[in-house]
Amino acid sequence: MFTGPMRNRISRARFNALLAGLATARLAGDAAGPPDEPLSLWYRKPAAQWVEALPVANGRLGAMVFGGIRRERIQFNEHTVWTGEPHEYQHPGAYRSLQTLRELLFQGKQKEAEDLAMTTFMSLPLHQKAYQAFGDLLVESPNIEEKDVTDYRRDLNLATAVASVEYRCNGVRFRREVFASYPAQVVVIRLSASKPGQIALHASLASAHKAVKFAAVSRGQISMAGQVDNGVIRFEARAQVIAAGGKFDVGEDTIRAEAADSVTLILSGATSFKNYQDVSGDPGARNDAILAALRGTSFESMKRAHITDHQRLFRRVTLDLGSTAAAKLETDERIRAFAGGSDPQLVALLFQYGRYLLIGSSRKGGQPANLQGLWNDSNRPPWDSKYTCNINTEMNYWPAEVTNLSECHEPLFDALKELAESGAKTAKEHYNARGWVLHHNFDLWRGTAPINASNHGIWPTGGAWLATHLWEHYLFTGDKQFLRETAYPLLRGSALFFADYLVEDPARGWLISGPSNSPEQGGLVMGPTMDHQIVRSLFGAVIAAGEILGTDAELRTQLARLRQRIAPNQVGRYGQLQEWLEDKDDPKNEHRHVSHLWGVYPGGEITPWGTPDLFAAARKSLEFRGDAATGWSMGWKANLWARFRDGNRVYRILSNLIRPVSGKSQAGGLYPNLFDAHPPFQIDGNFGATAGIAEMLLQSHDAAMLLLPALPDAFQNGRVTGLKARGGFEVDLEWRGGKLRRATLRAGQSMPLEVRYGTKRVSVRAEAGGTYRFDGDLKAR
Ligand code: FUC
Repeated sequence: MFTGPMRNRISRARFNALLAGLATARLAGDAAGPPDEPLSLWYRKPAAQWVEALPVANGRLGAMVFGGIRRERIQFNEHTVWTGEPHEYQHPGAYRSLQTLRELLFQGKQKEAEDLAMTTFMSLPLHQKAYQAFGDLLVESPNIEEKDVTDYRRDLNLATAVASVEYRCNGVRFRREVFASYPAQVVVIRLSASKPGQIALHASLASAHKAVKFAAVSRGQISMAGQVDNGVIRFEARAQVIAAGGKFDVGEDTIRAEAADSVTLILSGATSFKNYQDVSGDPGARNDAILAALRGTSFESMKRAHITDHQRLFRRVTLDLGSTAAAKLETDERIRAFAGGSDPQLVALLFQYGRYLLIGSSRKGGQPANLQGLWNDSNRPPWDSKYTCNINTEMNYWPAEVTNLSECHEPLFDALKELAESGAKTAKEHYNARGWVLHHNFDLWRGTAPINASNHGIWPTGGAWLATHLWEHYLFTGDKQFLRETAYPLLRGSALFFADYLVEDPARGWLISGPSNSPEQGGLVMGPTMDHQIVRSLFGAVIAAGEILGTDAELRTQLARLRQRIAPNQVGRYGQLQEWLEDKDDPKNEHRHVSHLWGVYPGGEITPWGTPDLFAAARKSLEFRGDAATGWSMGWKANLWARFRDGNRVYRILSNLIRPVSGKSQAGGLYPNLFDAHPPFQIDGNFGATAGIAEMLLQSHDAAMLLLPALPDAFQNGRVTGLKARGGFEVDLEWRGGKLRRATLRAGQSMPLEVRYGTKRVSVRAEAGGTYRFDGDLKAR
């Protein structure tokens, strides 16, 4: 294994000391132990910083629960609180300089091309808008003295999606529960105690924006209404109190309760956003409707409906990697101890956390998950917390299909419909082309033109990459109606753009992409490898979809012809897969982006069976890039090493990712609340890790289903249920001593299938609805 003996010994001692400390604390009776639910994050202290707070969300509203004792802070967001306003970002007449840009690049005049593009070809304005914080719900408990508090514990139960805070004070056990309900569209906070009449509170709202007004609304509600500081979005947050016993009153900006048996606070939030071109909504009316629909609903029934809704998605997949004593440590201690101890269950927790975060940040009817999902406490978030499409937005959705959360993919598809409208204008204005194009970023206003700087902003394949998600959704679900009505028109539009856009390379005669870049290095060029892999995959999807739907025969023939002519993958002088047309890769380049390996993952054109030479070259390129990197880069590398079927290498990457974020280091890691660090926090790394763990256990991209293709030595025994494979299969696997014991496949569609485990193979004629069971030798059971 890779951990040196020295490192192992020292860390193990530390690990044992931590466990001993836990036992002593328990004996002294001053600390609550771990929660019963193993799929929990838990701590014995309130959060001191935002990245220690625990996230809940319903795909539209999100909240971070700090768990303060006397003063609880629930920082909240709503997915459409953004700066800016409906806007067209295209640069009129940009297409007029396209030919010159290409000529300059063909002549090797990169700087001239980049300079010219900065004045003629970029988005107006040059930057897109920013996702914003919304506000805080603050809950003071005036009757609690912190010095009298013992047995404090706060936790987030991933299986119920409820965050709790518990402590003891003067012989009374206090409990707080917080959840964000998708069916009810609100955040619910409940304060209760083990004896009657013990709850007293002052609850108030605080805004992240200057222009706000506070008011008391009838029926026990306070409101906070206003407008974002740099834009037109109007918003309103509402807090409603329901107290059992005692009394309460509602002032302009404060709810006060005293001597209550329990208090439920319902937080609702809405904006004026209707869609990217229409901001005429009435946030107050929306909150009225949301809260009116809940009138008379008890806390218990809201909680039950919430848990049922969450579990319908969450429970589809279980992962058991075995548990060790480390599972008894607080979550932040576990992150610290991971390198030295044995804690496979933390990997399972991280896996499920990614699924939890996707359910929270991407639900039908909402916006797609942005760079922070939807959790954000800043009005100047890193990279504006928007949608970066040269890796980040796609990575957010890598776990969606394989971890059985297909519906969570839908907000992305809804956004693609709008991006195709805006992107058609960009295609016309910037390239005089048909179809639609999206460059490396979009925002709430569906900007699709190249932003920031010409050297990395002019990258036309963002929309094409996202469009391949539509095809993947079809491959996993077999949903023909979706293919016909949603996927095909968008895929086709993207392909039409590239049919017009690809240009002949005068030196080699191939069709190439350009001006473009290999994200985000090397500057503006002609013909980055990644673009060609994506466009080949896009054309392949359109041809296959057109055949299935029996449509567009002529277009299919045309695309097939063009596809043949696209620049092929090339192996360079170091045996590497070339990142560019020219053989100019630097083997010492450890850049975080591994764009030219797209064809290995998430694409599938480079495989050990189909293209063994390219597969070996891609592996060499990944070796050159090294292991340590930003959060999402490690997420990508984990998936790539899984495709290279090197489980121990994936585990090594995961071990680099599962460690505390350290000081000023540029490398990724985990914050105490398991949010992944770019750094700072960026949620793609969480999603990349979840997808990578799934990819170790099951792969289905190359016309066969691979069982346990990249199992590391660290996962000796385990069981996974409910993973999805292309073809609509649901797969359960069990292994012992690192060897497959049992596999169960439930078929979603009728189709022939090859199943592989190591060198063993079996062919199955699957019938929709059929169940197929195998032992470790792939013999039918
Ligand atoms: C791309 C990456 C950065 C960062 C940003 C949001 O530009 O290269 O590392 O993740 O997106």
